[in-house]
Amino acid sequence: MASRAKEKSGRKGQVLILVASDSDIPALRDGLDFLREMGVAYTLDIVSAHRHPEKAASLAKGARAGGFDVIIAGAGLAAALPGVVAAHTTLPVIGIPFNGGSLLGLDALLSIVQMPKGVPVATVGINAARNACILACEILSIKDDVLRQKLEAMKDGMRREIDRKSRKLRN
Ligand code: RP5
Repeated sequence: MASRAKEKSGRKGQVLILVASDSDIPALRDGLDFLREMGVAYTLDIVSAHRHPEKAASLAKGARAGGFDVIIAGAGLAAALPGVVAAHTTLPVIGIPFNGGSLLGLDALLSIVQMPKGVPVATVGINAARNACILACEILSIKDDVLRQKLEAMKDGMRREIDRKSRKLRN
């Protein structure tokens, strides 16, 4: 796969992450950290539905044969990338609207979430890369008990944190 920006971690690439610009990558960091914490491999690439539509179609069409189980696609402004990717694959596609430009991500959110019937994109919140990566891990955990246990431990950690803050408030 030709790529301008590619990162791999851990085992075989299970999550394909596509962003529309290198300017989106800083907003992705929290999510990438989470995948590393979970030991989930990913491949990151830059491709634009508007600026390089042939590559967007080609990556989406080849993703399943390339060994990926889920795709995360993020873009800002008139964010077409997640929908275009979903048009070319039957893998689950998770969309991240990025906050760029004068509408602060609302443009991208509506572009990504308002997909026509038949072409779903599971859309997370604006800049919510960590949630996108958690959702990707939850999908992978359907057939991965080790990952399921790690996600359960994460949720336990969140519960403990709320309990700690609650106790602190009462004391
Ligand atoms: C979108 O346009 C990208 O996803 C990015 O959020 C925004 C600006 O892109 P650049 O002009 O910085 O490449 O396609």
